[in-house]
Amino acid sequence: MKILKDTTIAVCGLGYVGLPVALLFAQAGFKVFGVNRGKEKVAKINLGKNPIEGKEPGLKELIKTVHHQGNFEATTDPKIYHQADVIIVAVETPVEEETHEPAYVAMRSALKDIGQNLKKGTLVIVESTIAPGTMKKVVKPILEQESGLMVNKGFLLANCPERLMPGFLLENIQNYNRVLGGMNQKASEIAKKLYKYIIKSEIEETDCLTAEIVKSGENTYRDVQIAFANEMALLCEAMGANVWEVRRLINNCKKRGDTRVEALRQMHLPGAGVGGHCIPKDSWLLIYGAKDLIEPRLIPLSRHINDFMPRHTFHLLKDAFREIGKNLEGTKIAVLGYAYAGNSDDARNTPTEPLLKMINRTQAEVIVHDPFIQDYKKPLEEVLKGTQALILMTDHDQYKKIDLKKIKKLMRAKPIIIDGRNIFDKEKTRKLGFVYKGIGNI
Ligand code: SAJ
Repeated sequence: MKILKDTTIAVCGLGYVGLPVALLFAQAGFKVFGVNRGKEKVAKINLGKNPIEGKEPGLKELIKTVHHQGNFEATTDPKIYHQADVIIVAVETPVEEETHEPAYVAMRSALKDIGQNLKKGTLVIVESTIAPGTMKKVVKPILEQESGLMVNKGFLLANCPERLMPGFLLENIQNYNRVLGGMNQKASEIAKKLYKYIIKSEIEETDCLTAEIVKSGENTYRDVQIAFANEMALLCEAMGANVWEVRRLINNCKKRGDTRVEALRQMHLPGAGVGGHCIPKDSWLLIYGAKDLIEPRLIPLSRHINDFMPRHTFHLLKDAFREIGKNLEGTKIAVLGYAYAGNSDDARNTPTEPLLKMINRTQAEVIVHDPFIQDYKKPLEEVLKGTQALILMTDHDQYKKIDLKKIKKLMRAKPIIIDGRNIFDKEKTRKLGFVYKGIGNI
């Protein structure tokens, strides 16, 4: 199959990954179908409306442009796959809560739909983050079994992991280098030709296993880095130091005049927890690829340190209440930020959820605020009124503009601030009469 503009593309899954990808290929001139389970979302997209809230520069406009072009259609009908020359799979790949094993329900269902409607010669590309070995042990067998076609003969297969983050979806797709793992050379060549229509940066060809390890590994690297920062925060609290000053000085370890390299050290940000659609799960996907082969220690331990941070935030809250000689029961506590990252509406695996569970066990009244999430959009002043404590969980820009003098009047005497993202200045806050405890700076 030559990759020309008359190539029809189907994108399976119209979420944070699939929708921008589909729109960019449509903008490039391809006929594109987007297949998604939810009828409501499909209808909204077909009206040219953006289903993703939160700040996504350019997405709203791109949906409108493509809607007017008329070469993109969303549907719930998997039969459309039979019209596609290329099928891109962008469905979620969470891990089981207890076992941390991949929960491929959405992936298996998508592959079954695709296999049952697969046209001979189609190129299937998996963009979802998957455990190493999944292309060979899950994707290939399901597609072969459901279609009756053999990979490399009846259809082509590749893995091109997404490198996206909410808030920068369109920018990242076009400008981040991509790793492309082809099940054979022909799949790589065709996939590379296709992606060059929407990716301006490098596309590095490799094999499927390497591509799977790179993607889950790069996010594991970040998770381990964050765990180091979090453990440094706990150490600084214990020793009475300010981890933010420590981090600043570590990261400023530069040689005079040496502009060649980035700073020698890049200590990440300590915080109230690690959420999101990829970082909390990709370490487990990576480890799963080597299941029964090796028992990694650093990576699971990093996951446990990061998952401990919401509990540590709760401990700081209890310490603050002890300081003012009050119990949590019967008091009102405001939690600022439900999304897992600043200026996003994405709440997947949010660290705020475990924190709320712990507070709810104390019979304190808790009220959540988040400017990007429908259920929590109440005016901030209303949320803070009569509260004894506020816990800052997400670094939304709005919270950086909070007038502490003003909110002090809204809160009860001896108001408490637990700063999960180093938004406030400890000294200034304390001078205003708040009891302040920040992660790594108490
Ligand atoms: N977090 C910290 N400390 C840090 C960085 C993040 O506690 O130093 C927390 C955040 O608050 C959030 C979670 O970790 O709860 C994840 O944040 P993130 O910045 O890693 O954002 P994600 O989940 O969108 O991660 C994506 C990933 N990109 C891809 O998978 C392509 C990740 O590899 C990127 O490094 C990251 O975006 C990014 O650079 O923003």
